[in-house]
Amino acid sequence: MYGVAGDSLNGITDSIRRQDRLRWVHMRHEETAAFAAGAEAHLTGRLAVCAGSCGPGNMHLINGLYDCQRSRVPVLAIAAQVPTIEIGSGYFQETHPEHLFAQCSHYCELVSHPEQMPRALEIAMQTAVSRRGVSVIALPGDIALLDAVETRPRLTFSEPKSVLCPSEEEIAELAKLLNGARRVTIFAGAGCAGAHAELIEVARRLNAPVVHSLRGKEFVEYENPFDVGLTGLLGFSSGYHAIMGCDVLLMIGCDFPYRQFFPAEATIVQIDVRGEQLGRRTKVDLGLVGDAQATLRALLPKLTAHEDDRYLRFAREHYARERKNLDELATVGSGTRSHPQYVARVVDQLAASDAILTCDTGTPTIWAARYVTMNGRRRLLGSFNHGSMANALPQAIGAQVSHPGRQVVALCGDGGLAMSMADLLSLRQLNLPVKIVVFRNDALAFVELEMKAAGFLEFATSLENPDFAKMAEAAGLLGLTAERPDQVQPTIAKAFAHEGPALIEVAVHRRELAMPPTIGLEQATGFGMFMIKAVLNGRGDEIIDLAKTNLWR
Ligand SMILES: Cc1cc2nc3c(=O)[nH]c(=O)nc-3n(C[C@H](O)[C@H](O)[C@H](O)COP(=O)(O)OP(=O)(O)OC[C@H]3O[C@@H](n4cnc5c(N)ncnc54)[C@H](O)[C@@H]3O)c2cc1C
Ligand SMILES: Cc1ncc(C[n+]2csc(CCOP(=O)(O)OP(=O)(O)O)c2C)c(N)n1
Repeated sequence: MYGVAGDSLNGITDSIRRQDRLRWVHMRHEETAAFAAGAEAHLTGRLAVCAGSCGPGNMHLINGLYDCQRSRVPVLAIAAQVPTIEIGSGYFQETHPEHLFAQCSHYCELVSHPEQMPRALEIAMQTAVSRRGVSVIALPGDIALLDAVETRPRLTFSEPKSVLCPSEEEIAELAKLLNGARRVTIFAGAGCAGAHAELIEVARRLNAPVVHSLRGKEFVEYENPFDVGLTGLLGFSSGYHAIMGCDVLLMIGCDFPYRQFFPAEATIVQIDVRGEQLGRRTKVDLGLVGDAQATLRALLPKLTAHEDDRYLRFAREHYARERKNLDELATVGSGTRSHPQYVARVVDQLAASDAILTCDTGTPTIWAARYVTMNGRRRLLGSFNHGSMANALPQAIGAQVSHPGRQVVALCGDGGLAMSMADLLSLRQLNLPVKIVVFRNDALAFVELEMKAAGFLEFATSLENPDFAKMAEAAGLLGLTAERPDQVQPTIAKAFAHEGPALIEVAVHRRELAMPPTIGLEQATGFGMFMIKAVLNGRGDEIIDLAKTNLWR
């Protein structure tokens, strides 16, 4: 149970102290606790727990719990409440967790009597596991101190094993549609976890390029001869064009949120285990409710092999060119700062084959998406659906606590790390050998990119950074700095070889353009406006800087 202690949690923490089946993981911020529990749940597929004391203590959980709920990972939160007799009086620290957490949970109830407890808690746990998301138990401190009425749980929380498959008629309709199609592209998301073999076989039969979403990356990209990369703003143009140019788009377990990246003309099929997901992002011509693996298994015997592989070859060649272009940006370079692509590439090369990597929202997400390779054993976590900053360190903590033997690497922004920095202290206190790589670009660089693309002049994005390595040292970590490109490889290698927690601060270019696969008119205008405004404002030096790091390399 990840959390921060407090008066109203004394009943819980004292019970944990007196037994050895539950472990209390002492964090420095409740938001970190919620993100850490979410990471554990993501990696294990099992329920993880976090707790916060009454009022501000549990309010701090909210952002992390939102992330868990949106990522569909099973997490139980214990939100302590003020004493029962004070509820409704505007008492010190009083809030109403039942209201506050309603939006980021499937189940959220106040327990006000010991006899209510076993059942309410079990329903909460069962709901989190079955619906995959957050449940919250609001528990007044005085109730937590009372004796339990029952000592044994009535339920065991086994993972639901039932398999959902579309009807035979639906499978036949899908097969007919695919068998008659010329250019099929598969768009595979996180729902394809566990369906890798079937996915590859369907792609083989259809000669279909496979594009993946960012959350699908860890399950789809590896050992995939049909891979043509990611689409979206961080994507590859090959992924973008494979989707835009197909006749039939087969979406499997994919809830990619950006509508402008879907084709207008193609026939679209969507397979999702949740009916309410169908048609959420784009029009759908055939929607099937089913588990990815079961549906593809049922489909396979009905598929006729496509002879024509021209579309696939074209997409794969495009992908190879695109990959080469991106790889060319990941060079060591010269001068005082490194290309962040290169830093990510070095991490990719040096990280263990079963490393768990986390990336902050911001440009670290871009570098992870493009330069960190998946292999079926590595894992990649981010705040991909909720999009919160400062997620990488908290998620790395949950990953390391739940997987003590695995290498855990957090790719952090300087803004992101500064936001979650309190829990650097937890690495030492909990003895977690997490490795933190800080992309120090002295800016909220992702926001600068967004500002440029939208035609705004950069404002409110500069960061006056501390010496992160020294701060890490002060917190009891190994702290290292790579100011120059030639220091990146040896410094990261040294940190990875270190037994305990380590932080590597890498000075990277601030204006490293992460170009979208295609520039829409809106964005092109945005970039143009930025140039004009910058010149008018006498900031020509910035444009030259921009050009230097990106155009003339
Ligand atoms: C800064 C930033 C930039 C980003 N840019 C991009 C980008 O350019 N490109 C990109 O792809 N993403 C990007 N993302 C991530 C993006 O916001 C989404 O998180 C991601 O695209 C969602 O991937 P997904 O649809 O696979 O996962 P989810 O949103 O989790 O959807 C998975 C779907 O699978 C279904 N499912 C689950 N289990 C099964 C099963 N067994 N069988 C069938 N269906 C199942 C679920 O019901 C759900 O509908 C970015 C995120 C950040 C933070
Ligand atoms: C909690 C939160 N606050 C603000 C944002 C908006 N936002 C998205 S990315 C980003 C910048 C991240 O900066 P940093 O961690 O330094 O990474 P960089 O993009 O500079 O590499 C901001 C402010 C957000 N997503 N989440």
